Amino acid sequence: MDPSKPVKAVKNAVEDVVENVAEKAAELLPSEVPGSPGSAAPSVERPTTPVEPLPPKTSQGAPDTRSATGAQLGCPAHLLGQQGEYLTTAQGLRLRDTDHSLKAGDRGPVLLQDHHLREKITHFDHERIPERVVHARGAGAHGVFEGYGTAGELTMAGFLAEGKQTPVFVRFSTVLGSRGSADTVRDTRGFATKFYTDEGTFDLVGNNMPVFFIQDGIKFPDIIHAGKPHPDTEIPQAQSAHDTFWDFVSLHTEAQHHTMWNMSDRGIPRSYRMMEGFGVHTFRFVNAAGETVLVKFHWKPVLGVHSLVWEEAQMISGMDPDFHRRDLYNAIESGAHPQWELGVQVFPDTPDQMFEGIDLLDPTKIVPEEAAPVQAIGRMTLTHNPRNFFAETEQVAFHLGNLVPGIDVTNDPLLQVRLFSYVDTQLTRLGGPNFSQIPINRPHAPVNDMLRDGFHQDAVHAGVAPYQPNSLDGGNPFPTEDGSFVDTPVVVSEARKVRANPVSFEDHFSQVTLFWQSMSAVEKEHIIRAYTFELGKCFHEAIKQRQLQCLANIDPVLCQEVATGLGMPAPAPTLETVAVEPSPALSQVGQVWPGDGRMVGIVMDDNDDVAAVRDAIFAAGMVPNIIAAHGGKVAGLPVQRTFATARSVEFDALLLAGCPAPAPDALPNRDAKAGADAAPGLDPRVQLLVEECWRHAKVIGAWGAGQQVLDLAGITGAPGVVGGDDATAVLAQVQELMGNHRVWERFPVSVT
Ligand code: HDE
Repeated sequence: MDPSKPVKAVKNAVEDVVENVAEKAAELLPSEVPGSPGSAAPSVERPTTPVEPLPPKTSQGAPDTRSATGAQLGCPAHLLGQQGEYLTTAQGLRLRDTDHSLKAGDRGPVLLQDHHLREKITHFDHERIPERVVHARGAGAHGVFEGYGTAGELTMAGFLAEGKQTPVFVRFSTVLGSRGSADTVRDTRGFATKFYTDEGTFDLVGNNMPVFFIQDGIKFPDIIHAGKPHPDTEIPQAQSAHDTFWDFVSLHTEAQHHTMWNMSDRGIPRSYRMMEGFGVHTFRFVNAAGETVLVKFHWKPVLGVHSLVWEEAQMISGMDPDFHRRDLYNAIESGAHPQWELGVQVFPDTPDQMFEGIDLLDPTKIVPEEAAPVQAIGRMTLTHNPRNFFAETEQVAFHLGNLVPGIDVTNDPLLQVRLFSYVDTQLTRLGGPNFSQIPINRPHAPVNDMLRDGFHQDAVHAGVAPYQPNSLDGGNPFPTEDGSFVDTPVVVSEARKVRANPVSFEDHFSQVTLFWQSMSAVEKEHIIRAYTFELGKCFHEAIKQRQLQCLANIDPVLCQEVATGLGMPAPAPTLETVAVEPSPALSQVGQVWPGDGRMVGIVMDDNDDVAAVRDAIFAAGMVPNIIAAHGGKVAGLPVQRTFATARSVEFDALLLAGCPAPAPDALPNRDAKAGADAAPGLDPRVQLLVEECWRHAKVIGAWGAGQQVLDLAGITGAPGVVGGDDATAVLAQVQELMGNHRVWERFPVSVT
């Protein structure tokens, strides 16, 4: 392609190619099941005809094509990465060979003058940038936010106006693990959203838990050093089940509330799509008349809040460490676009910033939804996957100080320190002060700043007077009151400089008790199990004893159960137990939710006909995965998993269309899973699938010969097990049961 052609012509030409290749891709791609690596199927032979770079998959998006100053460039986003049919250097010089370095003779030494080799290797040497010090492991997606207009009286923020659509990029993350760590570890999840609004970029940088470990940002390095691997061994990776974590949280008891959230099912989400999000701090809304209210932000997932069970989470960490990343990617690709409603709890902006005795500046406290209901103000839909992980998910830079008119900060001492940290960290992570010019970080509002030069400056600034006031550039840029951000003139009372917390920050236990008492029985069982597991992995008795003392101050039953598991005496409480009103909204059990993007495994024999069931699963917005004895096709359908590659943890529900006899590769010396003690006539891997789904409280359905598997496993007629002759009727019942997420009634509970 001729780079001298005007942009429009280039754009048209590329679009033609894109259309052709897209048509070809549609012909070639085999099935609707997500997971194809590219937009077209590869040929067996090495391609020889030059083509333009293939278009991205239709489920992938990209940062808008903006200049460093926010202007729309009007060319297709993929042109920002590569264009043309031929391989070139970074300077656009065509290359004839990239497989051999330039040598003095074919057996001679490599020559220093090989500029292509040196460019290629130098760039490679610097492909890795420092990972985030926290939240290093993450996954992102593009989407759109639509305001409901319901916040109009409270805030002048334009993106919340009725029907207003604003592009967003979201990054979900774990906190402790490094960039290559597993997704399903027990941890807090980050939930950071960048709104590219017309009035400047607004970042809502929250978590999937509404409270934090510490009340003052100065303690952040302490909690993170305690949670990260031990400094001498760099063990353990991405886990809190170790001495330094429990040493800190048992000594610094304001961490106890967040710690219990981590020990609850919230610490092991089923999917990013099924997590709540919280702004944690209290923010301030300002309306056009300058009136203010205090608010707490909530993201409510349309699919409900769901979690893994602990054994499942551990198995997934080995089997598919990318479980959450893959789940998000595949859901978007298969059209199950994740959605959240954004809501706010609203409080009067009183001078004491308290609400019903709860200090709104204390980030270790929630305000129960029963006391201040969450009012919906908009909806976010994630519609596209990133095209390039590094360019988008890795390089995105959030900052709590990215605010828009109508949204302001408060004096929460955790929030205040964050205002400093986020810009500072990008300087080394993204290599200088110009990180807002990286495509994913570019605002969609016009930029006219006076920031100049620095590493990786992408803007080509004109003018001679990047200072204010000036007359040489005609006075531009002009400060204005029109549509600009106004810091709320909050009264700062005359006070002494102190290193201290308000007294109201001293209650570290009452809300932990509130959380515990708000849990259903099954959730309490899981919390007991989690504390017992984590403390059981600590080396020092003194640390376990200290944490048991904290549990004694939270709830005697919890303390006793964990102490029994640890083989230690349960201490008596040292604090008076406070009477609390449970908050049912904190529990995730007991409601019915849609099943969009859920994975359904279908075990089939060579002759089973599951085409209609598979179609019905697609039609229900879920993803069917055929599991058969061998790869390729069975009964005309593509097989996604074989008995050797399948593991129950990949599926939300299991369907049995047949009762497959042991396959030829069901050999314990080849596949350890085949060592399972199987019923005669049944492939042992299928038996294991059923057993695991059973003990992870998943719904199991069977028809035809599949019902024999239920008999062999001894679970026919048990809770959450559906048998019948009509496959579609079985599926309908399975789907209904999946609305509850798990079949907890399968396992009676021991605590109430
Ligand atoms: Fe962060 N946090 N944080 N944090 N945080 C970072 O910024 C920090 C806190 C949160 O996907 C870092 O760009 C301090 C609370 C998310 O890119 C860093 C304090 C909450 C993400 C940083 C906190 C969060 C971060 C690391 C105590 C929930 C990932 C890389 C004052 C409300 C954003 C980076 C992404 C990332 C500092 C506390 C959420 C070092 C000093 C509370 C979701 O700047």
